[in-house]
Amino acid sequence: MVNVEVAAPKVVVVVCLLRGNRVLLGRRRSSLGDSKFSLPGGHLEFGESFEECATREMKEETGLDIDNLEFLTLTNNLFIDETKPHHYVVICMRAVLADHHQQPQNIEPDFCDGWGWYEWDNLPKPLFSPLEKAVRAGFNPFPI
Ligand code: IPR
Ligand code: MG
Repeated sequence: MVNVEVAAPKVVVVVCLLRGNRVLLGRRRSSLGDSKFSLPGGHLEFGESFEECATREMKEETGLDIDNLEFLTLTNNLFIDETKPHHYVVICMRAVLADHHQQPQNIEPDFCDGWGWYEWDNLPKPLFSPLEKAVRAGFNPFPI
C-alpha cells in the first residue's frame, strides 16, 4: 500500500532545448530512470514560475543560459513499481540557447553521464518513460 503522505505528487519542469533540428538530452544516473535518456530539468521549488525553474535547472545541470521560454505540454507520470513509488507532474517547456556558441557541460556527473544533441527523428534509446510516453503520443517540440 502506498503511503500517500510520503508519496505526494511532485512537480518537475523539463526543457526541450532546441538547436537547429536537434534537442539536448542526457543519460540519467538516478534510481529512477537510470541510464535512460532524458531532457534536462528538475523539481519546481516553492514560489518559482515554470520559466524560473527551467532557467535554474538548465544552468545547474548544463551551465547553459536559455531564452524564449514557452510552455509546451504536461504529462502525468506514475512510477508505481519502484521500491519507493513516485508521482510526478512534468511541465515541458521549449527554449533556445541565449548564446548559440555555448556548449553544455556535465555539471552534475553523479546524476548524468553527459549531454548531447539529438535529432528528433533519430532519438537515442532507451528514453526515460515520461519522454517516451510523450513521443509515443505524437509530441513534437519543434515549431511547425
Ligand atoms: P532534480 O531536481 O534532481 O534535477 O530532479 P530529476 O532530474 O531527477 O527530475 C525528476 C524527474 C522525474 C520525472 C523523475
Ligand atoms: Mg534533473
